[in-house]
Amino acid sequence: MTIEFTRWPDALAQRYRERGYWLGLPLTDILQRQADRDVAAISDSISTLSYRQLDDKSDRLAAALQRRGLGAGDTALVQLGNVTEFYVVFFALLKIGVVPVNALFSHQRSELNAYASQIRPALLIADTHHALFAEHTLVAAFVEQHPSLRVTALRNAEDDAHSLAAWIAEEAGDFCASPTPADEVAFFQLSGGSTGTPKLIPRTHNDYYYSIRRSVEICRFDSQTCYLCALPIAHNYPMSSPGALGVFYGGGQVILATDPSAQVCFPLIEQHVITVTALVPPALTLWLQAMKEWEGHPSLDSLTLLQVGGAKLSETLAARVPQEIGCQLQQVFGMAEGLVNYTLLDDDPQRIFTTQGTPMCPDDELWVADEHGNPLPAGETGRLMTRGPYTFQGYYLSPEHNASAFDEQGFYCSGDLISLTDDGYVQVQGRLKDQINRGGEKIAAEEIENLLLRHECVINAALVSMPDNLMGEKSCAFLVTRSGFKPVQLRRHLRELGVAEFKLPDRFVRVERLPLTPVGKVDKKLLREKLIAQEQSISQEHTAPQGE
Ligand code: AMP
Ligand code: DBH
Repeated sequence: MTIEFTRWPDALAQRYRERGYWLGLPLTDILQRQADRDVAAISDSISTLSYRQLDDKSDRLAAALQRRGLGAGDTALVQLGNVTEFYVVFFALLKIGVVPVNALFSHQRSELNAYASQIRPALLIADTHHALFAEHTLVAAFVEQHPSLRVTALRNAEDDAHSLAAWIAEEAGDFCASPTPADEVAFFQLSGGSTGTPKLIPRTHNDYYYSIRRSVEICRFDSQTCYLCALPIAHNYPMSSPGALGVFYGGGQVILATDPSAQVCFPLIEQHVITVTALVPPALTLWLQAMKEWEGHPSLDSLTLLQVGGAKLSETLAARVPQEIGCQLQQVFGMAEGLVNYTLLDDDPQRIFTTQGTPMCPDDELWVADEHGNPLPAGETGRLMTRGPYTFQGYYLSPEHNASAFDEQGFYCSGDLISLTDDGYVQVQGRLKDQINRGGEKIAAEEIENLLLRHECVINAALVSMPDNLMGEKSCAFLVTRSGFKPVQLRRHLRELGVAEFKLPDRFVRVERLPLTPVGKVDKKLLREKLIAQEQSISQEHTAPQGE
């Protein structure tokens, strides 16, 4: 039994095999290559696992899950934070052909329900340190809501019957790995989304493994690499660009941080002699600020490479990396759907500061389309269109959305507005998709609008981005309401619906009606301009006394 998904056309698949991108190997091979090494593979604040231990523990858990009736054809909903068990679980599931969705730890009931109702998981793996699973009754309620769930394992469980730790300690017996075939779905990646329901991205062993190997090559990860994983562990960027899986492939070490703050990361960098890490732009801003304000802060001298991606990095901020941190910068423009662009380690600094990199694979087909779908020349801004050996061909169970997200040739339209330089480097210019990029965390406007509309006093809602110095963008909800309202009520309403905290609007504005475009759609461009104009008049008011 395999998972349904949109496959690459035969001619492309054949090309990708012939050119050595698709090797026919499962992702478990990444661990297999290192499995007999007794050097550290991954550490969190509690424990360190060697490669041998990571392999052994994932074998034991795989066997334990198999004994409980799980195997090929089953799916799993997993929610773990930045802890070593994340990769024990990930490899265990791959070893028995169970296909997981790894929800972010910041996700709440609304997101988990959306994922579970799409994949109908047989297995739930969660952490009692998450509010949703903190008590027995809460776990039971979740399980009851999703009748497909047959087995539950909890990190920090009170009883052995559901204890992830206890299952990882069980004997593996004569367990033998049986992953799904390499051209089938290995796991689902999460999309930042632009529609009402969070979307899932089927990733095959073949395509994901290629993306990891090529990333390792470009970023020159090897057994000496000590990588700090400061971003959410389940995110595509710290998983695969080259991320933790890239480190495992190269035989280096991953150190997990609980969050990307300077307070947490700086001491870890000094203590573990970290060589490389990946950040989003707001975290970089906070690091630079901390370096100035934190007298005698731990040394960052061991860092040789700092990756920044997930949201647009300004040239000014980019140039501060080598100057103030003293290490090399790499811009990363990627997406869980596939395509990843890197600036190259040998690129000249100006190129690294001013572009978002170049597609990592020679067979990434990337072009820029105008609004009619015609190709634009270098230098002109339009829609990013791409196809390639590790870019998916369709969201899971989303025929309608896929019909508009792909053209007839199977090129994916990411919704980003970009231009290309003469030699094929990408410059991100903006976005068409109805999404807010809050410092790398993506918010689908429609998802939040639908939830706002479920409040009795909300008649109409539009969520738009507003510029923010630190986060790049924050979110503002324009609302038509029956009566006056307090933002606190609407925040409570959204929390009650169980939506991740980062998706709560940063600001609420009541309006008489929402402006419409000539075709009758909500004119979000006008709303954004309104916010910027308001912001300017407020900042003029604030600066007026000094100006005189
Ligand atoms: P997701 O679909 O959640 O994986 O998010 C991918 C999206 O993040 C891309 O389509 C871009 O909109 C945005 N993104 C990622 N990296 C960058 C970057 N370096 N600069 C600008 N936008 C980025
Ligand atoms: O934002 C992203 O999704 C992202 C950024 C950098 C990504 O998926 C990646 C690298 O692989």
